[in-house]
Amino acid sequence: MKRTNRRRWLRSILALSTGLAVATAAGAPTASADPPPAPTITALRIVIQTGDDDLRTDSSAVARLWFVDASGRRRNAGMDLNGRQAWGNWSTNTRDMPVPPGLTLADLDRFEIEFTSGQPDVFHTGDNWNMQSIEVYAVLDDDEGTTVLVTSDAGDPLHRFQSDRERLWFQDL
Ligand SMILES: [Ca+2]
Repeated sequence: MKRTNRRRWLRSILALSTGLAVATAAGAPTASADPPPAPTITALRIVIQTGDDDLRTDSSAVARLWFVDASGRRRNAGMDLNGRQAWGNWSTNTRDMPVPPGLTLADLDRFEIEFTSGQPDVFHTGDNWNMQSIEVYAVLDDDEGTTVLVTSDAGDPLHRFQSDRERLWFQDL
């Protein structure tokens, strides 16, 4: 595209968006039709129940959130959930994961749990563990700290993480 053509094209886009704004304002039933801003999220509250195979000491479960940032780029933020501590069989484990400032529910794209098997020494075999259920809530930035369920799933097990395969579980949001 030549430079002049690109300018003309940009101008037409601007004219179009201005026209749309005017049309919306004219079509609105009242003068104060602006919707309230969407609440932002301060953290994700992650609740994971293990099944009849534990997450062993030295293994790690990492949560990763994929989201769309203010400039439209897909990015991710992650957190180690167990800090190399064991999650015993049939245990319920709750963690709050901070998220980048300004995120709203509409920005959330995908949520993952990634497992890395740890071995205290070379004589141990790799670790496996069963995730029986998961619930992920968005904690909203309001006075009540309202939580909204973002995703949940359960099974028997929902997912069996193994040292050498099936190391990732994810859900599109
Ligand atoms: Ca295990």
